[in-house]
Amino acid sequence: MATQLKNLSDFSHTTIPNGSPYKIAIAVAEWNAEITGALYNGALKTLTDNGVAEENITSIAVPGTFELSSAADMLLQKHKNLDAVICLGCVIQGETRHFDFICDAVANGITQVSVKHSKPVIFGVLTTNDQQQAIDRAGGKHGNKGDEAAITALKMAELATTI
Ligand code: DLZ
Repeated sequence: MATQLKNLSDFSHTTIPNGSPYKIAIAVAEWNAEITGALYNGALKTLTDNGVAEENITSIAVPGTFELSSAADMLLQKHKNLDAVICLGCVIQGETRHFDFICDAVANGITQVSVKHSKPVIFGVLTTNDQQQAIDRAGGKHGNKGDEAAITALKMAELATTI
């Protein structure tokens, strides 16, 4: 049962687990669809490139980022064999406090759903000051956070089977 970790600096480029054993769901928000669509395409490609079979990926759309945590809960309730849920959304700062409420709610909600089901629920939500920051993180100069969310899902799915 005893395990030791190597020096933390060794973990920066750990290998991506083979996804072939895993069943993954993706919930994607329709708000800011040009951004969330790019996150979704990145996540889907990363999963399939790393061995997850297309028939083992379930994708659903929800109206907005606020709805992601309840959608993740519904998915895990209905599909007991899921290994992880990836939540993808994009909240862009506006003139009102809506941004703060949605970001707080989805971060807390995803955490609660993950702990409730003891399953990885991945926070693939961009929370940006403006549209350009979102574009930069959805396949632009800062990469695609959908890809990163998919890699995190695979790492956590593997962890759940080995812990
Ligand atoms: C209402 C709203 C606003 C103002 N902004 C966003 C946003 O930037 N990104 C997003 O995903 N959703 C937004 N929404 C919709 C909320 O997430 C939610 O769908 C509604 O408040 C209904 O619960």
